Amino acid sequence: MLFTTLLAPLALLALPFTEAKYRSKTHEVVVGGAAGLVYTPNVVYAQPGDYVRFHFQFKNHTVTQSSFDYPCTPLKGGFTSGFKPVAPDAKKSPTFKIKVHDTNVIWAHCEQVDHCPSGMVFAVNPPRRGNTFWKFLQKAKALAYDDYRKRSEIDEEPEEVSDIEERDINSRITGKAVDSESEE
Ligand SMILES: [Cu+2]
Repeated sequence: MLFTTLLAPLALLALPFTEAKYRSKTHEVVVGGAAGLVYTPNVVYAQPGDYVRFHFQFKNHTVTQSSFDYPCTPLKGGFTSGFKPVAPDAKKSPTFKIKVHDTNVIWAHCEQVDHCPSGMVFAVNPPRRGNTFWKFLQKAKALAYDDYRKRSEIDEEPEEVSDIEERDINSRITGKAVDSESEE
């Protein structure tokens, strides 16, 4: 009995020590900048309690949580920095910080048009097998092709419309010419 009563306070004392053993770290990530449409680094391995701080460079980027299945689609209920417009000659870069709560993977992307499909994606603790960061990146890039196809399909319509307009204008001109000829 005496033993347990003595040990109990010791156990309580030991607890704060084990917690203090790990000092949370802040992982710094550059958004865009000289490296182009990328996060540098684009993968971070973080411990629970760590932070990831994003430093936004020139242009107008975001860092927005997504999912492995939909790399370039904001995750419902996920985080986003919102757009961070930065002038080319800006002296300061705006920052955005997220806290890593566990060892689960966090997928993220830039919401700016064309940035995600060109490879502007990011991950915290991505699996080293299975759904790897590389696969996530390939999925994002594959969307560029889909987007291109969609856009070229849309582009075809205005072309047709302008053809018709041109033909209309031509027939009107011809019509007028005929009219003026008959008037003379
Ligand atoms: Cu971007």
